[in-house]
Amino acid sequence: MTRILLAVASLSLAAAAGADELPHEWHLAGQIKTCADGPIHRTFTLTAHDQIEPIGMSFRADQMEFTGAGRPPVLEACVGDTVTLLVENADKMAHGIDSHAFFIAPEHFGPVDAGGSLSYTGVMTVPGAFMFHCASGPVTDVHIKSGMVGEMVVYPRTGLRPAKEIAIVQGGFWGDPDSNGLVSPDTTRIMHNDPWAIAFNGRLEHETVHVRTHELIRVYFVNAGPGASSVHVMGTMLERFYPSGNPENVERDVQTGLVPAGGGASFELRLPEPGMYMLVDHDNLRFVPLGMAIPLMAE
Ligand SMILES: [Cu+2]
Repeated sequence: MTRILLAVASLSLAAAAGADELPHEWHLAGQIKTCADGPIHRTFTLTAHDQIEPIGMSFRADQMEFTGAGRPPVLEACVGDTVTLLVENADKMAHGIDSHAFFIAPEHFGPVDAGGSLSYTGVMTVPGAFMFHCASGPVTDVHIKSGMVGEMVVYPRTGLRPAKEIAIVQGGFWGDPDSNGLVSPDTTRIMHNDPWAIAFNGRLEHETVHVRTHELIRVYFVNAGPGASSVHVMGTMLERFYPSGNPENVERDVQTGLVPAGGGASFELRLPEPGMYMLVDHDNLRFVPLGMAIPLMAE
């Protein structure tokens, strides 16, 4: 597959990383900044293409992607905003887009052939942490498992407490590394729902999230699958857990929050004393040696 670096016009992306360098991981604008003006019309331009990405631990992955950012894209909007999703297909095969944040007939999702583009527009009426993914008919599953996933955060316009905000997308890598450490999608593993690794944010190494002791942390979480994610933070509880990321749904003081495949959640927690705490999927601890843990550091 060819390596094509393409800018994404409406996303604020860090400069392209070096050959084996991972991009910065924590990059949300957040609710306060995103919802400061508006409601407004936001257009997110996504470019479908293939790319070989460093994923950490000296591995690289051959990915289908929506951006050149080296991570699942996170799109931020607010309730009441009008959102246009525009996919420009720079790949050699057909791709589309299905965002779970929309109420719209699925025929709008595509796919569109190589060289083409598609778009649709809707008003965001429900807050949440929504998955979006390629929609390419019978091969949709293969494209999702090849990396074509992202998160769309629709913030409530008011009512959130100030917090350190981060976004996490859980997904997998679906091939055994070759002798050069290159992971390519393997159709047998894909068909058997048997990932080589399950990973957060499309990478095996993570930047530490730094907070003050007792500072509120809010996580916007999407699980692309396979299987449900059992989100747990060692050493503390989830003070509030909002299934689908909608503040109307609230569980309090839970040890582990359940996020279905194709679903999302937001949740809030605090770190009780200085130290390093790890966010994990408690049902997939076998992948911790491959980096499946987000370090949260209280100082
Ligand atoms: Cu696709």
